[in-house]
Amino acid sequence: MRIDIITVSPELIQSPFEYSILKRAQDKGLAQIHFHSLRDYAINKYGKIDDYQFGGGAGMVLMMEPIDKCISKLMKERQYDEIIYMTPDAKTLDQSAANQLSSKENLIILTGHYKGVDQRIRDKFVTLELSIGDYVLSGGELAAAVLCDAVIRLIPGVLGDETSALTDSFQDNLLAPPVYTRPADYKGMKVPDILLSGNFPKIEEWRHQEAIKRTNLIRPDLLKIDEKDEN
Ligand code: 6GU
Repeated sequence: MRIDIITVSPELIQSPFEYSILKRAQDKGLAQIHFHSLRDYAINKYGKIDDYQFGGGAGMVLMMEPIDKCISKLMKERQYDEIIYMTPDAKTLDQSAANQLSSKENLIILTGHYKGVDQRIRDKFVTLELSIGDYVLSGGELAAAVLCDAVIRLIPGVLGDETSALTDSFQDNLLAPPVYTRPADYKGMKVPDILLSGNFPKIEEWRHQEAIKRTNLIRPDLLKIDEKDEN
């Protein structure tokens, strides 16, 4: 998978890609990440990329021309499966969207700043708009990093068996069950007996029940999604 990230602040988003699973995915050749600084497409030699909004109001808006030039150049080079715009005024990223995106070949991710981008960019180029939750960040860069992490770890071959995504929270609309490691007794705080029993079918059943309990308590809305799917 190739991901082209268009941003005002490449330096703000690069470091998550230099560590751990995102780095390993790139080292294995399973993901290629390219950063594009909007400043390189500025409309003048002073690096202008934004302007006041028509109709008045606080906050600068990213202009058409720099983004148009950057996206158009990329689109001449290859076919993109999705052109994604990260913005709080969009539907929320979830595991199902991450799953779908993980099978794509070429993605562009555009991150906003200030008041966002001129609406005409969204109308002309953007095929998918995503938020990462109901709160406002200073820019879309961190949200883009979150999206990339959620998607790249699902590309086949990125995770080894030991970190398989199949048992993650949300893969079945359930939160993950509790986990424990040694020692079995820490200052009198004991690990549930069932986990030490060696009875693996029973352990799986216990984990499933715990996942349901936890989901019911903390995120009952996820269980309702299941009901919706069945209808
Ligand atoms: Cl994608 N961008 C910004 N600026 N804030 C957000 C967001 C995105 N998702 C949640 N909050």
